[in-house]
Amino acid sequence: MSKFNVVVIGKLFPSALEKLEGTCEIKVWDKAERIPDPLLYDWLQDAEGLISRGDIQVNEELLAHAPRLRVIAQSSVGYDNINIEDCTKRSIPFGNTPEVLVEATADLTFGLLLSSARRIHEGWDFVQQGKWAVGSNLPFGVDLYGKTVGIFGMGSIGKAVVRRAQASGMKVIYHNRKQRHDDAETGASYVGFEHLLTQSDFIVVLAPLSDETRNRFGKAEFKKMKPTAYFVNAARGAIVDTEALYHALVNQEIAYAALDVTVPEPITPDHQLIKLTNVLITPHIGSATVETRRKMSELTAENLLAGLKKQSLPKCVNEEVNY
Ligand code: 8YV
Repeated sequence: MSKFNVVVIGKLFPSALEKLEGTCEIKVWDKAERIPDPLLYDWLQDAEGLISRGDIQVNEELLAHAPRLRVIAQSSVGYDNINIEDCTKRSIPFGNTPEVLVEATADLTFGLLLSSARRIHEGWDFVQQGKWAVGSNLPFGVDLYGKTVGIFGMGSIGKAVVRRAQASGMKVIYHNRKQRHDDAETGASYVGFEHLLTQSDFIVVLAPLSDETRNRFGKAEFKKMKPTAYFVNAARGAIVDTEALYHALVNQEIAYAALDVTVPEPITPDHQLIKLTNVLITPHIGSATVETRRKMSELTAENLLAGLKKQSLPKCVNEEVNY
């Protein structure tokens, strides 16, 4: 039997690659930089499956170069780089990796909140730089207990953050387009966007990036927040107007920002945000644990294989064209 032609952008775990080997002929681009378009288009000419990555824009322009494509999979829950409508028009199912990354991403999100509130990372710098040894004092952090955390974009990761916040004695409010049906179960209260901005001690962004959420946090929004507010973004950098955030931090309109996602990504050390002392930035590691990335990688391979065999993808975004 002839093998399926597959293009893989990014690194797969060996256990995921094993699932593909045997049935697939694989072309891999695993460098950090973006694959040049001419090479990608050339590879896609006879590809039946594509494993994409966040830096590849999958839209009609790309799909026009992939006449044999029957499935796309990606190792992420977010799919703002994929034009789902364009895939659906060509009856190509797209598979992502929700659920398996929930707890790891919630840990990192809450970790950012905790580390910035209690100055954990600054404390380590302080010790390393010998400031403790010469009797200096690290500025105090702030309590979590009794404070209000406001979640923008309450989905499964948000719910997992709620559990962590409640364990620390925090009150949780949230804002979504629509109120959820399980508030009684989670113990989080639905509020309007304005209320979230003005009443939260910690604002946590977990919404997907869409036309509606792009630049949702700008100058006006930061002005409405408490001057003591901590702003945490573990979703997508583009939900925030980076320039506005910078000015809000410099002008002390808010107290602190802890970000796992930025614009641009990667952010370089010469960026103005990095020079501030009231910022903590991690390099988009929300789901980056060995166990979680392995599960994501395996699920990506399973989604791809199912599509190649014209079988139902275990996790499909455009179910209407799932096999
Ligand atoms: C991804 C993410 O793992 O799942 C997402 O949407 O942002 C991350 O957890 C990362 O983009 C690498 O694919």
